[in-house]
Amino acid sequence: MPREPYPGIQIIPNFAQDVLGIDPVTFHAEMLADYPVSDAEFVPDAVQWVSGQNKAVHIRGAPLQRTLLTLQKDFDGYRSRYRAYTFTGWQWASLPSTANLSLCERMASAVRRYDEWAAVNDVVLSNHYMITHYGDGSHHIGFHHDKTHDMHPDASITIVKIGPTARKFEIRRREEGSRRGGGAPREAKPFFSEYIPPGAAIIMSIRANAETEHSVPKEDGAGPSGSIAFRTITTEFTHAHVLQRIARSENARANYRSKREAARTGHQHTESLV
Ligand SMILES: O=C(O)CCC(=O)C(=O)O
Repeated sequence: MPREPYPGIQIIPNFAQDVLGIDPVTFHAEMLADYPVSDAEFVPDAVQWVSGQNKAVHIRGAPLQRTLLTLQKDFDGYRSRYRAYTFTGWQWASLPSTANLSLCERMASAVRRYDEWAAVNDVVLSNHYMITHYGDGSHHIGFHHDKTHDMHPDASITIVKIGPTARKFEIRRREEGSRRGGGAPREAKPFFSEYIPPGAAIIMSIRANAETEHSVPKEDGAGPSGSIAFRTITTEFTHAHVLQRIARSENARANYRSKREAARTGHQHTESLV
């Protein structure tokens, strides 16, 4: 039975099996077996996992504690445009890991089933898919709300749990202005904290997502697990623009490093004169 722990947030059991037509454990295992994990350069136009060690997905200089695979629906006639979900800490350099959905038939077939369900249930069709792999209990995602400036305002965010292990999913209220960035106060207690079995979906309206924060906390000894996030992204960039922005950020980083090095050398020079 679907449950609604917060207005606009629904938990639907067996969504993967009943709606997407996939076995959530097999799907996770086959996705891991079929596609390479990139720690550095991306292969253009190829389906690939990006490990948290890859600098392109580092968050404020630190490795990401999960592995990601991103797919998007193609643009009619614009094969080289990217849909961009620019969450906090997101970097331009991560975009070229995005592959077209048509390159991954297993996922494309699940999306066709998702779209049929969406059409009947008055849900805006999805066009962007982020598959997350949590290798063990150290992999996690801290409390956050999805950044909606890139999303269709009437869309839902659907997270479908996959993999052999149920991980805890927590949701807490977000109170505007209670700390820098407007997130929930540190002492806020989750009003929802449950192990979500493989195959279940958590479906959030844009409004409910904005009013709350969700997380998959760290957990000692947890086995592998994962999720598929279905989103509807309206922000798009041409391939050429993305390459330009990557080059610009690399230049800025190199300039910063050389200024810092100059300041450090200057400082040592002064000291050695004293
Ligand atoms: O894997 C999950 O259950 C949550 C994923 C998530 O919160 C996200 O991708 O923003």
